[in-house]
Amino acid sequence: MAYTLPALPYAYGALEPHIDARTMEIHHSKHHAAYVTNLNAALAKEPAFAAPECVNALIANLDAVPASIRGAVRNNGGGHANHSLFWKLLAPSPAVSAKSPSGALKTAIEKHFGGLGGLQEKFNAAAAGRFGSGWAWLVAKPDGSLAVISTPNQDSPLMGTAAGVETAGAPVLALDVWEHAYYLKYQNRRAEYIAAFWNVLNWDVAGERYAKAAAGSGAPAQAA
Ligand code: MN3
Repeated sequence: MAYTLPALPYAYGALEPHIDARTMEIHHSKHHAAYVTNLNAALAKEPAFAAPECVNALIANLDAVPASIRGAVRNNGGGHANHSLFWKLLAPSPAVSAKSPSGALKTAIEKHFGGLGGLQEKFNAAAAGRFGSGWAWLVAKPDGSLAVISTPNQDSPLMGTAAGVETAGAPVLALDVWEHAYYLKYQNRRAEYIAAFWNVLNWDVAGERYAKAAAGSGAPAQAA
């Protein structure tokens, strides 16, 4: 089987002025496309390995991947999975989705961070503090609780603690802090890009992701 580059769910310029069209075009059509190409090339070297159809299932079980290609699958499968999620978590500006969390996600954010401001403070610090390339995440842990973490390279919370990821769980929010995600517009000013992210975050998608993760954990999926 071969993985394919998903279409962006909006135009390259749809996130302007927060994320510029040229950055989105290169990020999607070159960077994300290269992860897909390189993932397929790695898998082609081990034809006896039956990769799952879903890339999330692939990276969630790296131990099953032949050792000869495991590093390439981790990097490029992670890149494919992370970007596929990232595009869905962004919303055209002015936002077509809710501008703040609601429902069970809102309740959980209040419980774990004291509110949206507390979450943003932790998330921004994780995104700013990631040295070099990586991602910031809001993760729903298996018990339904929330945590903010960052990962290096293209590692994902889906890879799990067995793969050395700090906190395993389902990604609820994701922010790419590789320079390719912001350098054309923001150059060295990563903090400005992080601040701009909150203007184009799709809270509806984030809420659906949390509700699904919480339902799977047995934690209440609806706000009281
Ligand atoms: Mn990227």
